[in-house]
Amino acid sequence: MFEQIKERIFKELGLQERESGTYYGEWALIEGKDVIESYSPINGKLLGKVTKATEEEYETVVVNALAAYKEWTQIPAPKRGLIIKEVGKELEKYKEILGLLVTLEGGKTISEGQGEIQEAIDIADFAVGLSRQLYGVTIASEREDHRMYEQWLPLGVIGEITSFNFPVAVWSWNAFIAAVVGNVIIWKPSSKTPLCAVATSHIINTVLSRYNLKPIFYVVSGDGSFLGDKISQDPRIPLVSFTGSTVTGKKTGEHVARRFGKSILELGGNNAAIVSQHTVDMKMALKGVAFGAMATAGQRCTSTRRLILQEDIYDHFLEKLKGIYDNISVGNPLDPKILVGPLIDETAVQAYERAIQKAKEEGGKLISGGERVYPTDCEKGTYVRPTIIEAHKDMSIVQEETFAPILYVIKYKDLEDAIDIHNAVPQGLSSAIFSNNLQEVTYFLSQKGSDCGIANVNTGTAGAEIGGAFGGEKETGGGRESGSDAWKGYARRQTVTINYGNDVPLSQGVEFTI
Ligand code: UN1
Repeated sequence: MFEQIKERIFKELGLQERESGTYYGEWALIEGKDVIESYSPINGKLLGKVTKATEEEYETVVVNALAAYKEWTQIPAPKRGLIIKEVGKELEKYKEILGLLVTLEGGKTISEGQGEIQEAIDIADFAVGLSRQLYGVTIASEREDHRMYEQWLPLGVIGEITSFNFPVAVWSWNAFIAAVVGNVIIWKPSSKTPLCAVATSHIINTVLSRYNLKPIFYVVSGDGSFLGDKISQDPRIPLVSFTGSTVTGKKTGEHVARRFGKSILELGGNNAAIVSQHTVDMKMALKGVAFGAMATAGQRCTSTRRLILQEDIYDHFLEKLKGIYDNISVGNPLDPKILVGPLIDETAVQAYERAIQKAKEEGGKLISGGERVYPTDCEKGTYVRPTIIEAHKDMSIVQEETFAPILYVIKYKDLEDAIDIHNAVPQGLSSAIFSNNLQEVTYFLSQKGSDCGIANVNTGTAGAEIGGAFGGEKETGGGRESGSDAWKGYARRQTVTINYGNDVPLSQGVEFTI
């Protein structure tokens, strides 16, 4: 099954065993270059090799992107939107096959792989509408015959560093929005999913050439330590959007800040769901928690990592949840019945094992899972059983984001207690409460409640829609991407004052007579 699907993907997406990973208007030469090897987490097989950008190639990318910016930024925003509309249509044509590549290279289930491309198509639609709504406000001037307003102008060439877990969608959140605002994008994809980036770029670049436009979506592949540093330290790149770990994000943010660049950071999450005794429908809460904790094998920034459970329903709810975990299908994600696929690689399995070990040492009690599994048709894959651990809030491992399906369950008495536990971690991305009690829900949503960028009521922490601004507080980095007015992050605000009178009156009543 695997080989046939791989063959189909490579044929339909025009991929070769060895691909260029650098696009500077054309794909850089392959010969004599170092490569990233891309292995499928499904069975550990080599999928393909993608060349790394050299120093000179990086330079060509930036120079060409700067030239393209001059052209792109002069196109009226609604017309830029029409190009992104075509990009969205192109992605729609390739949705099934590109989604399958996400499954093969990233290990997502079929449904999630397809959802990933749908998310990119949705953001293209959103960006098209936005291209006619890049509004600024007008301001009443205190001076006679003066007019004031704000306008939002593009920044220039944007650097985008993405993670393996949403190898297409998160790139599109930034790239399509930045593009309608008038920017040009240089993408450094994760070295764990380089083929997804190459294939996506092949598809979308055909649109720009169809319109005889210079490319606006550039790609550089390679090690984060080299390319990530280059991008974050390059003064020609006024904004860097980074998705990934808090540790790397901190370094990136510092590099960018040192040169007064802007950054949009979407870093670690340590998301919790509170399940209250006032939850009327336990099945809803069970589904919300199970999906949040196990989808994408716990490798979403939004994955539910902590379940904060009220003491009156604790035993009953945990028993039901254990039942779901004990029976969940873990295995080859190419099988549409499978709900939990592999972790991305061996390092991720080690992190999973280490976290469980540490949790046990700190007094955690294993309720379900806790071990690596070797499904029959893919023994060399990196599969683990989703895991539940009874924990207490003071355990240090509970403070950490382990990118794996481990759910720590913590008991609470009253809501204040639950919120204390909820907010007592360094990260602040997504949060959820399951409750039908209005007072409780409103408290959770109040200033005293969840300290996260995203708050959900009776739905889980994972699976945000593109229409909302996505991002979080504290160590999550504070950035906002995707919907709402997150587009402003890709623009510079200019306050404009026009005097249409015959004098120069001064604000604040200041006199200056010459
Ligand atoms: C991420 O994990 O970086 O909300 C993004 C979600 C997805 C996006 C997650 N729509 O779970």
